[in-house]
Amino acid sequence: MKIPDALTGAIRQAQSVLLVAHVSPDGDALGSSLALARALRGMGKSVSILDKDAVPRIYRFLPGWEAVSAELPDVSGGEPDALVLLDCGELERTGFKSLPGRVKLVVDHHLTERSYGDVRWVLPTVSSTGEMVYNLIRALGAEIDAKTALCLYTAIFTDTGGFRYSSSTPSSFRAAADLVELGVKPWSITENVYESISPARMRLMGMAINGIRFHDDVAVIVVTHDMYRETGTTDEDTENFANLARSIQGVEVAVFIRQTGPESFKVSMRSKGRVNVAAIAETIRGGGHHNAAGGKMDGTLAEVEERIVVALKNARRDSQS
Ligand SMILES: [Mn+2]
Repeated sequence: MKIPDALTGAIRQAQSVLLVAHVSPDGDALGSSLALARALRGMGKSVSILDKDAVPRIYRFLPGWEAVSAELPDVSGGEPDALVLLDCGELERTGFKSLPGRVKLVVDHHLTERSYGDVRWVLPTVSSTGEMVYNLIRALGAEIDAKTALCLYTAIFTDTGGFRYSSSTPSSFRAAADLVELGVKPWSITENVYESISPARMRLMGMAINGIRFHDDVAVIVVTHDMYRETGTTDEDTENFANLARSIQGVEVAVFIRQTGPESFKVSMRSKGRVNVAAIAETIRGGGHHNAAGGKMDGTLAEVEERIVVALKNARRDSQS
């Protein structure tokens, strides 16, 4: 993996570093941030980790998660020497209007056409930011202890859906193998991530599955505020609902619509690979990858569902002609 010298150089020179990942942090965002923070602290640097949203319960097994702050650090004594955006490539995805840092660095695997940052290391074909951070830490010559390894493994593991997606490349498996050699216990991470469903979340899942609607080979799964109330759950309990709908035989694209306000919704799309959902996300204030993308839409639930299903049909008709 070719790492820009400007990136390793800027990190080596920085004494204080601010790490920031995207809103609604996932296993990759958190695992990458926590791992890089540990490695940089091991090099004697002072590191802060910032995320606009709280760490979801299922990731509270990651060592050091308590240190993830939602508040901008006090910069009255001066800006941090370096800002590193992780698992996102633009300011907007962090949820902050501006971020301090004498030099601004981006480490990401999402395809975006933004130009934020002084040095951008963006590799859209790599499985995860965790895999990139693993290689970055090695290039820096920093130590990877068992806790850092656990964070990196979780990042790669979650972003590859447990090493099932096509993004699981030989280099992802090599990184994972190295991390297991460094002390990671795969089952313990599997158990934390995939086998710790709360009874309330399981009930929400049942309700959502019951309500799945099919439009040819598109499956739509919905979660509303009423459903949260009835089951005692929150939006935190909806992780992977889109994948749930995609796993149905004959479904090409799953659309997960979750309510965020009276007439506003978050839309996540998951494709089995033949439909590029990133192209559709562009039209709804969003972004993502070929197989996984999302955005935001306003209107009633019926309107939102209708619009996204039509957009999917049109996009496929256009790509076939
Ligand atoms: Mn990621």
